[in-house]
Amino acid sequence: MFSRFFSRVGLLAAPFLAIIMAGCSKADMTVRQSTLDPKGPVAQVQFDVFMATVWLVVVLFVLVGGLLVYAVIKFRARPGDENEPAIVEDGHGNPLIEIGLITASIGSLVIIAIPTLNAIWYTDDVPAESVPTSKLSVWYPRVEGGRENYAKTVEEQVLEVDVIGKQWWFRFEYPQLGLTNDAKHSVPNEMVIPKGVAVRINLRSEDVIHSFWVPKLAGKVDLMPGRKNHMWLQASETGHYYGQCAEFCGDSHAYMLFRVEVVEPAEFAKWVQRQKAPAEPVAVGTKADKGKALFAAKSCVMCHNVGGHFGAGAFGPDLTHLASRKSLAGAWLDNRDPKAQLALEQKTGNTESSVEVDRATLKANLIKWIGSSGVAHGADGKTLTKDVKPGNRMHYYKMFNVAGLRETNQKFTAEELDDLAEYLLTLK
Ligand code: HEC
Ligand SMILES: [Cu+2]
Repeated sequence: MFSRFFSRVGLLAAPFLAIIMAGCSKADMTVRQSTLDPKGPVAQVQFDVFMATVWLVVVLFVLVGGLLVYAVIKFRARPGDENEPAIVEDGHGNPLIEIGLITASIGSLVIIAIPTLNAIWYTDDVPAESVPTSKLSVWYPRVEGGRENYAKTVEEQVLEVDVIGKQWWFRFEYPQLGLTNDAKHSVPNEMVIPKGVAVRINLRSEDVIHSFWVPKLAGKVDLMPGRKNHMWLQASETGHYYGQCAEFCGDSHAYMLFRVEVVEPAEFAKWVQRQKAPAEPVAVGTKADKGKALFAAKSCVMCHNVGGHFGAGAFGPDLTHLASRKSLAGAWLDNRDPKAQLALEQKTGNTESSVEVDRATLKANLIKWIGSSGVAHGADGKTLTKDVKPGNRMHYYKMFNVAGLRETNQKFTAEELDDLAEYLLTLK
């Protein structure tokens, strides 16, 4: 009878176990937004706290479960019991067991609390020892009066990034480097940081509560309206990391993603220079030139800055270097060739490896994105397209002097969409 019971339980449990184990392969642990694959000290510390808690819980589970199984077996009904049920005497407590259990519970809480508190202090702000003092400011040689002027203090070596949350995209600013929205040099969707450098992240919101989360690097801390929050992170390997807003913030919350591109320090210095450069001039008479004129005529200028071309807009993402970014619209649309990207990830076994921007994919994304405005037209000018991002502030927005494209009832022909896309593709 006993073995029959177990064979039944086994039959039931097998498929569940199989499902659970299927989630445990190495590839599944290292998916794009896995917290189980830390790639920096902050994520590592958070992972360690998690694992410490898991192991403690495993011990408790085995202890409690073991006692339960022991009791089930030891006091199980035996043949003949039906006629003569065993009467168990009521217990009235056992002080030794009770005090023991209370002590054990407090003990487990303390065991969890010590690494947790340690981690909270460690992740709160850049600890002085995490900054490599021997290589002063390798990531950014400041040039002053023709001489290289490296950071002198440990504090100066911390790279500050202001992260601004908006419905529904993130804007990144680097106040130490002059890359700010006020200076018309902000960076939407993709935060670029040098490898091995401690980055202090200042979290701000321009509307509602958002939350900043890059599972492989650190997370998550809220961006609160009217409040300054901060955190820090450091990446130990170069690559393309995936992040996401982790606090429900309205219609398009699920489409509010971002990326973190970790590069070698020398590469980072070059990137900073590129961000400050204005957009290339557009050759007269080309499709891109027509697109540029449309950009001014169709109210795009009202919300977007294109350094060197148009400088009025500050409400939407800065488009000066749009075509160099691997994603669009809160990183919801990916500008890389999906097949090539998948093949690369499978080859390297690493989701941080990334192919470059693919012109055709980017162009299709631009047409899809801009074309979903007004009474939405598809690229053929007829098919109604679905909202790429429900409620997004480009197509639906009515406030003061910024009205969304739907409110201004903008419609585009397939040719106009093509011209606009050709123009935007020049913004490298
Ligand atoms: C009402 C202000 C507004 C107007 C007008 C506007 N946009 Fe936008 N645009 C936005 C906002 C806000 C976003 C970010 C949307 C999101 O990701 O949720 C955006 C995103 C974009 C993006 C993606 C940028 C990126 O890096 O993610 C492109 C490209 C773009 N707009 C092009 C245009 C063009 C072309 C026009 C004119 C036909 C235009 N926009 C008109 C506000 C506007
Ligand atoms: Cu959000």
